Amino acid sequence: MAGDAASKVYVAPGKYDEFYLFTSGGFSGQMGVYGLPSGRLLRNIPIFSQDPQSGWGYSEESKPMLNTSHGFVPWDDSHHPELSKTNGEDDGRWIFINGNNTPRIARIDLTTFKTVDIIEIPNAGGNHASPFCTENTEYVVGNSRFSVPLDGKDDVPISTFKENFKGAATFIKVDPQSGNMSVSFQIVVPGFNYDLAHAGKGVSKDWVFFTSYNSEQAHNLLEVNASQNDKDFVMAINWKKAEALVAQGKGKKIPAKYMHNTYSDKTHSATSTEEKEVTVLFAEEVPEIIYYIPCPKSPHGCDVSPDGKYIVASGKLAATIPVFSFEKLQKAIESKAFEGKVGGINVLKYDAVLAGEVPGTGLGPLHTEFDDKGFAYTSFFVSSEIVKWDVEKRTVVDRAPTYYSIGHLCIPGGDSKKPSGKYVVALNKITKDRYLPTGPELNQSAQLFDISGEKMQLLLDFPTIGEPHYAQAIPADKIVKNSKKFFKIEDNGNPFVIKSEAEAKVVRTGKKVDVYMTAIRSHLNPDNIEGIKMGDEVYFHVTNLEQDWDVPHGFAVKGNNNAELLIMPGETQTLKWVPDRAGMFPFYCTDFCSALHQEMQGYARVSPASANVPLTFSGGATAAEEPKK
Ligand code: K7E
Ligand code: CUA
Repeated sequence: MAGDAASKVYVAPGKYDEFYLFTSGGFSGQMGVYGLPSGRLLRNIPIFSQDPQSGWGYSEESKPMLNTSHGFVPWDDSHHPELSKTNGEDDGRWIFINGNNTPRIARIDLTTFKTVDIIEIPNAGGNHASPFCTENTEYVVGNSRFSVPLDGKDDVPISTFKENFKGAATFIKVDPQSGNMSVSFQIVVPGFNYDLAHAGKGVSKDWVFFTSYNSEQAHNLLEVNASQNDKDFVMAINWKKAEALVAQGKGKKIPAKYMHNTYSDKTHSATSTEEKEVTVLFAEEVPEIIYYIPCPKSPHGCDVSPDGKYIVASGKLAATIPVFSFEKLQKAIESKAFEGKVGGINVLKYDAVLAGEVPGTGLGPLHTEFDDKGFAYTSFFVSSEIVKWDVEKRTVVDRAPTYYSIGHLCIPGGDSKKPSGKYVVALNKITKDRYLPTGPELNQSAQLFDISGEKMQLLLDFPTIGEPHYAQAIPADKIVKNSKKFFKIEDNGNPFVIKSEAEAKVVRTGKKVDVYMTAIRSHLNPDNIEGIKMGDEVYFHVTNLEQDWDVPHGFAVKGNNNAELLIMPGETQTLKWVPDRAGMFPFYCTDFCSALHQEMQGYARVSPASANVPLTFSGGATAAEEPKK
């Protein structure tokens, strides 16, 4: 460690960081947001998993976001944050992330840091090669790490793997204005394990590249059985041509069942829609748009240089890094330099596409990012280091150890056309002795290196939430200027909103009791409710009337089999409560909002079903609406 490291990461109190860093939460299903260079944790964005802190997945409004064709799935495994791009540069509008387990892609709006769109992917298993986007975010992609038979045709013997199991290269269209996602088409490809992907850019912008392993098509003991072949494949797909084929009607519509969930900033509610069919192309029927490039031993990462000229795939069991040339790929396709066909797909000759191998790197290459000076940085899991190499010359120029066992790495803009040359962040799998021990489990860890000079310089360690697989970082000014401070109450279109305290009410409809409640410093209105009975379902619709930055109110009820609500200024959120006994139930604001926060509380009285306590609210003086017949 150099002596000036501390000053390089020091962001004085009250000052902003230069970059936002978005890390995947891995098995937390969420996304972490950190400042760089300080490593300060700014936020944890709830996405695929329920979050008791914010009520995400607990409030009635947000529950539909976690709907899938399997029902409510309140957890996932998120790996790859991907910033939306314009002209190949990160534009700061949205960030996407994949759900690996129950195949999904989410879109987060970076004006609110809220998940606003989650789409399920049909015909897929383990959506790992995802959600990398094309140069202008025309599409984000997905593909099966665990190939499976097509939906509805999947009750087959596992031993029929080679015949029945397929990958599904999925192209999710992103509306350029709203960002709304839709499954545009899928290409059914041989049943390998599609691991990672990146779209081309510049010269290669019409293409998407996917790494695959298990070209052996083993279905058990993959550790051994999927490492037999000397080479697996990088799959190159011309998405422009695929799109054109689909537009010409070459696709086939097949039945499918998948959910598309969107969240509205106007109603502050999610809507879940079931989709019933998907358009597919079969790889063997469109050999002119899809090719296999042989790649040494079980490749993992799949990365494209900023100019789009080179595709770097990292064979995790190989000792060299193969660098493929896009120009040679085009020539090889033109001259039909094929060595055979696999699953109806032409396999190009390795040497015909290879620009060169980078020798003397390390052990277990995983992922590569790029800087602005023509260098690539590859992570090596086994030898636990970052190796810096010259993209054109393909020679190693520097190496730095990581503590320990690095997975992905991140350079701000490092997968875009315009990387920053300032920092690289190592995302490490094993933390061991780096921090005070916290029992058997230690948080995963990131390490920040200065890469502005010739030699990488370690600056900082900081722990991360969940397991950060990939991360992306962006200059802060691209996001700060659009960051929303509160929701305008006059725009609130939630069906249960009330816009003034005078409108507060409690309404009984049969066994359903709707409480229209407001929260503003420092009281909840109504704060006394009587006449709730056993067997009732109570819905607290709480509107936060504040119109000021950073004044959320919380809401919780004793004994509720649920979480709290955390309601942003101008928002309405709903908490469901089914009382389990007659008695007195305090409720209160959970977020310390003012000097009289502790006074922000109330009581709900629950009586036996047979009682004839009238429904009243507030000080008990106001009669509630009569039951609707
Ligand atoms: Cu290498 Cu899921 Cu991208 Cu982990 S993945 S490291
Ligand atoms: Cu509102 Cu505390």
